[in-house]
Amino acid sequence: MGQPARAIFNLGNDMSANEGTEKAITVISGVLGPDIHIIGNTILSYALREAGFNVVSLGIFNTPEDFIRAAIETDAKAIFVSSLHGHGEIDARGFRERCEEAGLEGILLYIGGNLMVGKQDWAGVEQRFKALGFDRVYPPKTRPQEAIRDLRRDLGLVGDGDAEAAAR
Ligand code: B12
Repeated sequence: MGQPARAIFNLGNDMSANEGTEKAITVISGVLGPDIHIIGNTILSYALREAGFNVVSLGIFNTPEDFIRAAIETDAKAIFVSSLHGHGEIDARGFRERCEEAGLEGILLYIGGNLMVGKQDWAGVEQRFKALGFDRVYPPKTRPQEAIRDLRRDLGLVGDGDAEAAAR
């Protein structure tokens, strides 16, 4: 590739300056359900790695159990779920409960992509996925930096002001 992927995908500033603390932290990333859309999740995984996290990418066609198994095996602190095909609400049902049953009580669950079919009121969509137990729910076209900033905050790696600065 002629130019850095960071420039092509508009990943923003190089956040690897913060590498060190994050390196020890594993996050699981993948596409949930019978959903073939991998491009956004690939970019997300790349951005997380660039930010210094240890990323286990599961690819497409994952069940909640696939994410949970990987999280247990790697002692992951967060699961990043992509869902693009529009049926995320069905695929994600019971995800949080299965995490808890498997002993992953405190794990951070983030979901994003294109969560519902067509255009729907975002506040309503967010509320429905929060009710399913997701800590953070992202609308279509969210830039990875936004979620990385939230992750650093949620993990207590930085204060609010530091997280804003690191994501810029
Ligand atoms: C490319 C594409 C395809 C390709 C997929 C190639 C591949 N292997 O990835 C092909 C042609 C195969 C395809 C097939 C289908 N597609 Co399609 N596809 C698209 C399209 C045009 C672009 C998706 C894409 O790659 N975008 C580029 C990436 C970079 O953006 P992104 O995925 O949104 O991800 C970014 C953010 O959302 C974010 N993000 C993603 N995940 C997460 C997760 C977290 C936690 C966070 C924080 C952020 C985050 O990070 C990324 C970088 O910024 C979209 C329309 C669109 N413009 O979005 C339709 C679209 C997703 N497809 C759609 C449909 C319906 C289908 C099919 C069902 C069509 C059919 N009838 O066969 C099939 C799917 C079959 C299946 N089993 O999944 C619909 C989904 C319906 C909905 N949600 O409303 C869309 C929205 C088109 C539409 N307007 O109707 N598709």
